[in-house]
Amino acid sequence: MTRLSRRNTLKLLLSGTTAIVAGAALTPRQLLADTLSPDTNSALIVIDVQNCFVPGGTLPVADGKAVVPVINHLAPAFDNIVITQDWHTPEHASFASSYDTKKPFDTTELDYGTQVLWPDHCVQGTDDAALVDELDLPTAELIVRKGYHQHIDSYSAFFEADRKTPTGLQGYLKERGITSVYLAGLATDFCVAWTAIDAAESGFTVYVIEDACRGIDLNGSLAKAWDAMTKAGVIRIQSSSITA
Ligand code: VGL
Ligand code: ZN
Repeated sequence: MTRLSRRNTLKLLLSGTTAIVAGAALTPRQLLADTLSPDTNSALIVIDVQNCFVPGGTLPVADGKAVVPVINHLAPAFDNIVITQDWHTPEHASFASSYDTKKPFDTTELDYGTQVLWPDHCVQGTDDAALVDELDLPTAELIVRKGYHQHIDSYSAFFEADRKTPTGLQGYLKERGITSVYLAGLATDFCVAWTAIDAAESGFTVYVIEDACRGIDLNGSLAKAWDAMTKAGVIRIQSSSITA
């Protein structure tokens, strides 16, 4: 077990939160115990709740809009809220349309490895890239945009797909004294998962609020993502575990 996941386990045992840590389910007594109260060192990170990722958008996630009321309801429990936006250039390297012989959901090899090719989505400044209207987060303090380098995708809100280029979010959170992050949004198996794993590797305690997320599930990607998140020490919770 890593130092991080041991720390998370301890935290869980103390808080009694419903969760699975490193694949081990907690005992019924732990499952029945109380709830999590985010403190001033906690931030809610709302990932990519944009028109493109909900039905009617260019890369719709099934039932994607269902995350909006859950997130709106959670928001008052947090002193710190960060929002992310997928924010691509036209003809971005992650778009199938940028290649003569590719169609959406094919893959290609880029400098940094295998890249899934998506329908054109979240192009900078378009209505498709705007936050979903019903998202009601007036207290959010920062909006981080990502995926704006023409030749590099960025699922993670911390590091781009080359795994080297930082977005600046880690520095922002650490400078603000944030130690725990709670993740919600779209899509569970891409931007949420990559953000969660990078956050864990960057030393944050990471909770993914499962019912405040929806996945794309491309060739089993949702189960694989939960597996990878669990291995990284990410704590899987439900929104009902969070109180103000
Ligand atoms: C996302 C695919 C492509 C996401 C972004 O927000 O999960 N997925 N770009
Ligand atoms: Zn994208």
